[in-house]
Amino acid sequence: MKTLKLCIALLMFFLQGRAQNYEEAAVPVYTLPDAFVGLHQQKVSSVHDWENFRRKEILSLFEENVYGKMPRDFDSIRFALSPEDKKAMMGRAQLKEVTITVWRSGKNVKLRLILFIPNRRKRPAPLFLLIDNRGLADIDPTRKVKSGFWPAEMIIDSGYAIAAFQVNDAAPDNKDHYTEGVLQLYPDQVTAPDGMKAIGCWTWAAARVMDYFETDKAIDAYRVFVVGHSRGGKAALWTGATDQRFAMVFSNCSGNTGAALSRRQFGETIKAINTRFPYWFCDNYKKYNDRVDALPVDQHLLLSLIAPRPLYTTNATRDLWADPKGSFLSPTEAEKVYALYNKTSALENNPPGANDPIIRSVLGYHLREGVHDLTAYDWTQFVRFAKYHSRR
Ligand code: GTR
Repeated sequence: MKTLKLCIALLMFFLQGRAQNYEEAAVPVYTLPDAFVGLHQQKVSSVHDWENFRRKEILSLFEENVYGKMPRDFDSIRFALSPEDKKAMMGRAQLKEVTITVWRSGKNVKLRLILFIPNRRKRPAPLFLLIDNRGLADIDPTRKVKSGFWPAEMIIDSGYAIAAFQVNDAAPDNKDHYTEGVLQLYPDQVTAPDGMKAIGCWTWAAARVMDYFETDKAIDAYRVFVVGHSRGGKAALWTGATDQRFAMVFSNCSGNTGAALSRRQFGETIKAINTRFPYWFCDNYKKYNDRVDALPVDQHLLLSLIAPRPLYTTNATRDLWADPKGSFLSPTEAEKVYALYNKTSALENNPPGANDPIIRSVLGYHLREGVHDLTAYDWTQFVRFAKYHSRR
């Protein structure tokens, strides 16, 4: 029976060329691009070589081939605060709602930020920022709706500030409307083969939110942690890679073009993601739909760009589409870049069992029992990880 199932999976894999494979035995043999060997075979053996050469090279390879260019220029930025509620959450937190307006060449984009800061604090508060790829209800400022996707009360009670912005402000998550946000400021990017699309815009927005945090004295801007789930988790990783002001990165069930290794072609593939979501990544990425081996990067290198900052990734037992094994292998592959900085990771060769989080490690990880989601369980581990690494 097992052999029959495997044969059918292999047959589908080869006949359809769709590569939606769920059988470990059908994972092709692959060679990952080496973090320490440049495109022209230059070898890297020190932090200096990594930071001044290979890291930059990898970052531009991701821009050119995957996420698109990250524009850094704009004309002005303004932060407008609505009247604050100093006694939100029954007095436990202060609520700030900030409209961030960014101008470039006469066009502007508005990003709405929701922010709770714990009232019981002696110093500026460290903060978790969620890139919210779900509805506004999940980040309800009135707290009438309380969602495990953004358990604001629990985070406040743990001593952290918590914030969120909704991705649709930056780029509507829709193939016909994704240009109706940040891309209005950068019209050249829309037609460029390496122009950023929706996920690049969400990442750009996270950086503008960080610009705000740097002005807010109640926030410890040196301890701002970015969090994202699934497509938001892909954006969180890209944020950590492109903006080193973020002190930690939490990427939940991010799957393909997130933490999962693309060359494994397990679950969602580059072709599948580009077909269903042609407006997420740059057009050049589509060239690799049928030739993943030609891609000069794989996702372990994206994780490596976050070194030496602590990075936590997760999977769920029933989320095979996101390739739990491939998403565990990529942080283990990134370990050697962390090791350059003398940061040791406690990841083992094989993924841990369900609900057995690895916290005491610069590369943290857990496999949650259950389905594709971001839950209070996940956040509880994020807080443990943040606390552990803040003490160090
Ligand atoms: C899926 C997509 C994944 C993941 C997910 C999500 O449909 O194939 O890559 O991003 O959506 O965002 O929940």
